[in-house]
Amino acid sequence: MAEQHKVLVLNGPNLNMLGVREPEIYGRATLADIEAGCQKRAAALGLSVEFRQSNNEGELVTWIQQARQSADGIVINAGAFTHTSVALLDALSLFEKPIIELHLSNIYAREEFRHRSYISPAASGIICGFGASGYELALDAIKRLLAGD
Ligand code: CA2
Repeated sequence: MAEQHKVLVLNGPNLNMLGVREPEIYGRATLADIEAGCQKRAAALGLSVEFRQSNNEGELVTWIQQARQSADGIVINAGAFTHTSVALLDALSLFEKPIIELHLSNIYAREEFRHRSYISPAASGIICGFGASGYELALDAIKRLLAGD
């Protein structure tokens, strides 16, 4: 049997607070609920998922660097670092496999400072505005990209 592709799902600052505040923007699902949804979708797609969150930019950079050896794709909700981080862009640019940039909210329907993503140039594609189900859509997209669709 062929080995399962591994997908690293990364979450940036404050996403550990999901479900606690601002449900009108980010929904009621907690990050644990989202991880459970990802594991379920990954199993259906024949993928394995490593799901992580950090409030620390350097830690996210280190995980992306390590993924060059250990993962076949990355899904990243970089949170507010999306709008500030050249370091994340540089790390993601070194990852030569599929990357999906993900946001729960439609960042283009919000404040102007959220319209600029520093990491988009490194992404294979972007999913935003679908709430927690965006994570499952992102896994579908990674599966298709890995299959060469
Ligand atoms: O829509 C998204 O997924 C964002 O990446 C979320 C970030 C925001 O800075 C981006 O512009 C868009 C913020 C995550 C903060 O999460 C919270 C969770 C609960 C309560 C407050 C914030």
